[in-house]
Amino acid sequence: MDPSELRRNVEEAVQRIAVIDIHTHLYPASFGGLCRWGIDELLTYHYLVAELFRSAPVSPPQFWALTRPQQADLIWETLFVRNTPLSEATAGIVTVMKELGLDPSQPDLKEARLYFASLNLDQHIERVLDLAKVSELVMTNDPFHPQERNLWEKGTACPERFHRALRLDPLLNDWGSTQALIAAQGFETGKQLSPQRLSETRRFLDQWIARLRPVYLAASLPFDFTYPDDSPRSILLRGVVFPTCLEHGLPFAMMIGVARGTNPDLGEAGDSLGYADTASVERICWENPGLRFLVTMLSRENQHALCVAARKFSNLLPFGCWWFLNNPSIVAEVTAERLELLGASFIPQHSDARILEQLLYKWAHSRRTIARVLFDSYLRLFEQGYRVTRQQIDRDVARMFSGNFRSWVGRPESS
Ligand code: HDL
Ligand code: ZN
Repeated sequence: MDPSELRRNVEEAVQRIAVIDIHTHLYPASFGGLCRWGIDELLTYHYLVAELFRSAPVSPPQFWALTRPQQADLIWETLFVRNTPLSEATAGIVTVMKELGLDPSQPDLKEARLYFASLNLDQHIERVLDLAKVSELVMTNDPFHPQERNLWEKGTACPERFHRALRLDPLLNDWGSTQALIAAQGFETGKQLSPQRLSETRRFLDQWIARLRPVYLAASLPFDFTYPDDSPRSILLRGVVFPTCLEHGLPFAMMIGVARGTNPDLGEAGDSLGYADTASVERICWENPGLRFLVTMLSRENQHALCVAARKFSNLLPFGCWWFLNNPSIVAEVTAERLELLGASFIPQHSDARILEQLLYKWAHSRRTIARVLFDSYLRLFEQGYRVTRQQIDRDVARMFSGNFRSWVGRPESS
């Protein structure tokens, strides 16, 4: 195999491999309005909303007063007609439209809307998952979200390939108001945490674990997260979340670095990021050797320290290029340093998709970048006379795109 054959083999292996998308905000069709899809949802994705305000003389209140189709028309006109879709989020829409056979240079959304209106949603979901080669995905399931809670409590069907993740942000980041929600459901909780209230909160989680059968528990944690400290969060982590994960044999996913509501006028688009404390992650891994942790951090400046932490703690599995990191230039940088520091013992990417068809661009763009960086790693071996085989390449790629996750959540190949 010469270098050009090597490159072709790596690209082929990465393009072909089915991926388990370990963090998304997607839902199956049975979840009704929570399943977001189609051109108007794609164009009003909060990444594009944020970009709109930089290129159009419209204020947030004026924008929020528009209907969703009007918002989508304005975004299309501003970011795709009056400007070139150069950003990752706008280029992603171009990729989605190409994958679906739509013309991204149309002056309006007439053609696209007619296309999406013609679709059968169940078939469309299957087609998008197949095109993106997403064999399974993990949802983000919030037991404190009234609409979602209602759907689970009435036993809404959920296809097995839509794995569940029990998301605990309100519990860990806003105990004051969340404990009242839990108490209203008949659990003995309260602002002041006592051993009895901790076990009642565990009983609440046990009930949701039985209902959802999640593959992991998860929380996004702010950039100024520290552990341990004297906040309710540390008490709940140590007294509820970690023992619950241990008892149920579930990993805990920590997504660290967000600055929620930096610009509240922008709604979902108003969150920013901050440099976080990786020493807290190391303390958690050290304190809980029997637990497995999935960790992703939002600041580019945290990535190297996260790799080093993973070298110190084999119960720490770094994953994905999250949110503001999911841009080809940063995916390349982060993937290269992970390969150099961790070999194939990490999960290179997740989509974080909120709108179904985003899978098409998020995975197409990531596969292209990951293949390029992975090739460089194999080329370095080639130049030392090491002849890597196609079997080795397939093995390494399968480990990163699904194997590492399966072993973390204890789901053998067949499940
Ligand atoms: O907290 C999260 O899971 C983040 O992914 C947020 O949902 C964020 O708004 C997002 O969609 N990032 O891509
Ligand atoms: Zn997310």
